[in-house]
Formats: sequence, structure tokens, C-alpha cells
Amino acid sequence: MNKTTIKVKGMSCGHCKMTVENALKENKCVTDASVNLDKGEANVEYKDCLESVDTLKEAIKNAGYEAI
Ligand SMILES: [Cu+2]
Repeated sequence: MNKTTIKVKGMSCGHCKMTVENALKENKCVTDASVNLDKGEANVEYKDCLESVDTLKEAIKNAGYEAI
């Protein structure tokens, strides 16, 4: 299992947290996604089938937040 932490800008409440987590989990290679609102980070676990972490950043952007 692979893990990565992505900095996410623009999240402010539980709704944002859910939106970002669900956007990440829509990727079938993602096995777990949890957002830390205080740190402004998303911790993601994913399988080898994920082509690139950029795919996850794109999903966050499409959900309306900024991935760094
Ligand atoms: Cu919010």
C-alpha cells in the first residue's frame, strides 16, 4: 500500500472535509482518504494501479479546492 499527503487549500468545515474525501475515494485505486482540517491536508492510501498522484490532485481541484 502506498501513502501520500496532499496539502489542500480552501477547506473550512466538515462539509469541505467530506467533499474532498469523497472526491478522492471515487478513484478506484484509493483505498482510504482522510482529511485533517487543522493541518489542511489529505492523507491518502492507494494501490499500485494509481498512475500518478497528480490524478488525486486533479480530483481535489475538480471538487473545488486547491491541491498543492
Ligand atoms: Cu466547508
